[in-house]
Amino acid sequence: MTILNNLDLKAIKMAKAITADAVEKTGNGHPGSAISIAPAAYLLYQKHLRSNPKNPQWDGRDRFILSMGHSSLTQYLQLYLGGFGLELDDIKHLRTMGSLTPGHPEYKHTAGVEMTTGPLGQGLATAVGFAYGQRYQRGLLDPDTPLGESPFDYNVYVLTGDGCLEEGISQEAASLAGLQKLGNLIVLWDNNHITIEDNTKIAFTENVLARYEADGWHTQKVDWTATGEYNEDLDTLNEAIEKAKKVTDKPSIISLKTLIAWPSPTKTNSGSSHGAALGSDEVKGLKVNLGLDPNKNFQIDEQALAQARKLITQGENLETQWQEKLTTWKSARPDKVALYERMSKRQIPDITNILPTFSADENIASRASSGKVINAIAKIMPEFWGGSADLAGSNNTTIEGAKSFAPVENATDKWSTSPYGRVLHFGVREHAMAAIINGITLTGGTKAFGGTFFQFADYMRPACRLAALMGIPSIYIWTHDSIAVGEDGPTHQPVEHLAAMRAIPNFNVVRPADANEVSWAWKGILETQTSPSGLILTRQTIPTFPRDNDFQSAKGTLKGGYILLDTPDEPDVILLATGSEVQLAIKAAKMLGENENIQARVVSMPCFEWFDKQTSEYKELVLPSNIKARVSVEAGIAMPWYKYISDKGIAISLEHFGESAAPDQLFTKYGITAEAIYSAALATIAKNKKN
Ligand SMILES: Cc1ncc(C[n+]2csc(CCOP(=O)(O)OP(=O)(O)O)c2C)c(N)n1
Ligand SMILES: [Mg+2]
Repeated sequence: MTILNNLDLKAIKMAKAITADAVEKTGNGHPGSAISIAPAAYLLYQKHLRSNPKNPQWDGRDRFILSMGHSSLTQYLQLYLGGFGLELDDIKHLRTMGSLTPGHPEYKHTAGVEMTTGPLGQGLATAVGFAYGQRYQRGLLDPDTPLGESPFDYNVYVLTGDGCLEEGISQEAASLAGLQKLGNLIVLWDNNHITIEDNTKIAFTENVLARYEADGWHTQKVDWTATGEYNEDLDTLNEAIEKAKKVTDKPSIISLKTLIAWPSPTKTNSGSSHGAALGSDEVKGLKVNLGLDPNKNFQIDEQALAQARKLITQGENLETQWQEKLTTWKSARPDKVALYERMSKRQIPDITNILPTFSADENIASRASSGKVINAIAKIMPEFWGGSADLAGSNNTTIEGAKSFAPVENATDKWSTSPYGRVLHFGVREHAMAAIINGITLTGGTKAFGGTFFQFADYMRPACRLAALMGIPSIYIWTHDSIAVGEDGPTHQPVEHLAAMRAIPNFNVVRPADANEVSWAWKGILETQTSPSGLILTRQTIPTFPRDNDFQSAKGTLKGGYILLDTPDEPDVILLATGSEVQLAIKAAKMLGENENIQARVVSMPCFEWFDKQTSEYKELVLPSNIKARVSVEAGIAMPWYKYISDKGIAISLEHFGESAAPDQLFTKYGITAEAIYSAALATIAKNKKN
C-alpha cells in the first residue's frame, strides 16, 4: 500500500470496529456496508475530497454525498476522524434523541453533511443537481478560465449502494448527467451485491456499468474480491479515482466490488449485516479479525486519530490557497464580485420595483403571467434560471433569449445551447428534475425552478418532501392546476394534489388568483429561505381583478391570505377561495349583495402556509372568529379547508376524479359555480343562525 500509511490503516480498522460498537450500543442501525466501505470512505475523505473540517461550508469545497444514507456511520466516522466536529461521544449516541448522529445524515444538523439522505436514489440524483449548479455558477462568474483552475471549480463525490442504482430516479438523473457531460461528478458504487433481501441476484441483474456507459459515463471496475483472498486494495481504488478526476468531459462511476461487513466472521457477505446489530460474539470476532482487542469497545489509537486529523491543517491550507485564488479573481472581475457575494450569502436583490403589474383589462392565464414575471426577474437576476420537464411551452418557464443548458453539440432547430445556458430541459423526468432543482438549490446560491403539469407533482413528491425536510427553497412550477384542464381527462386533472402538497410540513403551496397575485407570489417565493415552494398555476385564462377602491392590493398575497373584496359593514358570510375559483367567489358575493342584501367578504388564500404564520391579530382581522358562516371554494378535495371553515362552514369542492370534457361543463356538472357558492352561503348563514 502506498497511498495510505500504517496509521491510516489503523484508523480504518478503528472505524470498522467503532461502527460495529455503535450499532451494538444503540441496539439498531446499519453496520454492514459501513464496515466494508470504511476504507474507501477514508481514502475519499483523506486523499481526494477538498474540504476544510473547520469550515465545512467553505464555498470552494468539493461536495460529498452519501447517497446510501442508511450507511450514515460511513460518513459519521469520517467526520469524526477528519475533525469536522463529531467526537466519539457523538458516535456513541448514534440514532438517539438529540444526537448529532441521527439514523440518516441530516442537512443543517451535522456539520459536513451536504444533504439529507435516506430515501434511496435521492442522493445520486441530487448530486447531479449539485454538478449542474456548479457549472452554471462557474459560467456566471468565471467562464473563460481553463477547467480546474477557477475558484468555482469543484468536484462532487457520491457514495452509492445497490439500492440507489435500482431506483428509477437515479437512472433519470444518470441519463441527464451523461448528456450534460458532468465531468466533475464522480460516483463510487459499493457493489456488494447485497440489499436487505440478501443477494441481489433475486432482483438486480443488469449490467449496470453498460447502462451507465450507454448514458455517456466513464466507467471503471475495481474488484476487491477478484483474487481468492479479499483484498482492500486502496492503491487500485486510488488510481481509479485519480483517473475519474482526469476525465472532465464525462461523469464517472467506479464499481467497487466489496463484501458487506468484511471481515466479520460469519456475517460477511450476508444481508443479515445490513440493518441490525451484529451481536456481541460477532463484534468480538470482527475485532479479532481486525487485530484489535476483542474485549474493548470504542477503541481509539491516538496516533491514528492524530494522523487522520491532519486533515484539519490540510483543509485550512486548502482554503487559504483558495482564498488567494478568489482574491485574484475578484481583482480581475470587479464587475462580478457583487453577484458572487450575493450568491455566496444566498441573498436575492429587491425585486419589488421590477415586478410586472397587470391591468384589469388584461385577462391572462396565471401560467402566462408567471412567464412574464419570470422574464422580468431574469433581467435583473442572472443567477435565476430554470426550465421544464418537456412542457416548457405549456408551463411558460422559458427565459426568453437565453441559451439552453446543454453542450454546444446538443443544439436543435428550436434551442441553441451552451454548457452555461440558462434554460433547463429535463426531458420527461419529473422526479430527477425535482432532485436536480434541490441539488442546484443546495449548492452555489443560484435560484433554479422546474416545471411540469400539477398532476405530475406526484412524480416529484419524494424530492419535494426531502426539500421540505431539509428546509431549502427549491422552486417547483405546476401548471394545469385543476379540472379546468378539461378534455385531457381525469389522468391529467389534479383533484387531491393541493391537499397532498399542503400535507407536507414546511412546504409552501402558492396558488395565486390573478396576474397581480402571481407577481407578488414570485416575490414571496424568491424571498423564502427555508422552505420549498410549489407555484400552482392555471392553464386557462382568468380575469385580472381591477384592484380599485373595492379590491384590495395584490400585495396581500405575501400574507398568504387577505381580504380581496370587503363589505361596508361586518360581513354576514366569508367566502374563501384560491386561484381560478376566486373569480367565482367574487361573482357569488355580488349576487348575494344584489339579490339577498347579504354582505359577503371574499378572502383570497393563495398560500395557507404563509397565512398561518401571520400574527393572530392579522388572522382575526381577515377571519374574525365570531363570523362562522364561511364557504371555501377550491376545485380540489375539501380536506385542507376545515381548519378555516370548521363544521359551521360549507366547502365547495371536488371529492372525486374528473372526466374528459370541456372545462365549463365540468365546473357546472360538479357544482363549482357562483350559484353553488351562493346557495352554500345562504345555507351556512342559516346553519349558524340556528346554532
Ligand atoms: C426509497 C427507499 N426505499 C426503501 C428503503 C429501505 N432500505 C434502506 S437500505 C435498503 C437496501 C439498500 O441496499 P444497498 O444500497 O445495497 O445497501 P447495503 O445493503 O449494501 O448497505 C432499503 C430497501 C429506503 N431507504 N429508501
Ligand atoms: Mg448493497
